[in-house]
Amino acid sequence: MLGGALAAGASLPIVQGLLPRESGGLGTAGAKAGHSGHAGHEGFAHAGFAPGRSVNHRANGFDPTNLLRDFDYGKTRRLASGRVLREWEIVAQDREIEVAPGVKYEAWTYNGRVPGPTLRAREGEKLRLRFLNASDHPHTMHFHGIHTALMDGMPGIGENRGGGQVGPGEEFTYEFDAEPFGVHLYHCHVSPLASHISRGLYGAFIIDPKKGRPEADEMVMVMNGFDTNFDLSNEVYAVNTVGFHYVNEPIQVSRDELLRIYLVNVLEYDPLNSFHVHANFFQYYPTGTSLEPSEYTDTVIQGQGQRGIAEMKFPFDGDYMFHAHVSEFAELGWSGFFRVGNPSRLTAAAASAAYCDLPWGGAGRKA
Ligand SMILES: [Cu+2]
Repeated sequence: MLGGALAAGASLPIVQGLLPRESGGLGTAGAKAGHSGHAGHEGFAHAGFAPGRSVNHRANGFDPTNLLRDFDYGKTRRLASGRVLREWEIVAQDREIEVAPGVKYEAWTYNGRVPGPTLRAREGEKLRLRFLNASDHPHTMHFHGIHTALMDGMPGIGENRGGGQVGPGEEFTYEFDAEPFGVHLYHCHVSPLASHISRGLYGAFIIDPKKGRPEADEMVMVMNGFDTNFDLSNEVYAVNTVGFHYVNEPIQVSRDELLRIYLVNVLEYDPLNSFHVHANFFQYYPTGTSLEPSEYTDTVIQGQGQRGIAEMKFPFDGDYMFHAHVSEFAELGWSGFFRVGNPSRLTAAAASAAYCDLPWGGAGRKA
């Protein structure tokens, strides 16, 4: 289905010039579509999650280590009224990405990456997003927040005014105020919804409170998954797309420094996801809409579209695992490590332990 559709998308001169430099343009994705050979569980026995193996970040065009702390503040200018206008340009494009070593996936992306850029604004600003559809499929940008119906990215609402569903080669500019403060998300809202979202059309959307939050090492974790054989269930689970990435490359943090994680769950096909950190506890702010935490815990559950802020400090150097407390997800990619300070060489052993018991008999399987 996708191959034929991709082959058709040649005539988008307006948006072609706006594609991110590393994207390879529309032609690259189309050329690969003919021999995609989506891997199922069988495929992983060969291609799988062997310790130390990595995906090709350069070919992907993004590296999950960099995505963590990559906040897109757009461009700002002050309006005559004194308000700040914050503007972005977002391009939807089809693009093959590698979601686990050797496992390719025909993703649909915002700005060539999955998740899309983490859009960040301040409460009360006026936001303007020019959305250009360079994909071969109709899409929208549906933001969680408070805005008018026309700006809601819903097919069927506002097509006669350029809104609603945005077809290939078309564009629409969304405009709304940044409210309420918190950690939110945006995603495509075209049917079939699960497939448009699970293909990769989502991202985090952070609105900082007017007075800001205390200084911290901030990062974004978008919990996602990939249905690589299109059977309406996921074969790969991850944070920020690449299964086991943060096992291979632990997240470096500093001892005693406040760590603030903007945690968003966009997972399709499974009703619940979770985040658990080892050897530590965190303050949790559901949806980030209050400055007071509601829970002190080491595990949170999020349904799809739920999100929140987790704040913690690590008092001891070492490598500390974090993972979905749904064990199946953890063993299919949704695992990682925080590396605090300069720990001794615990990691190699811990990392290979994390790979154990892969259900399809991958590397490190216990008898
Ligand atoms: Cu879509």
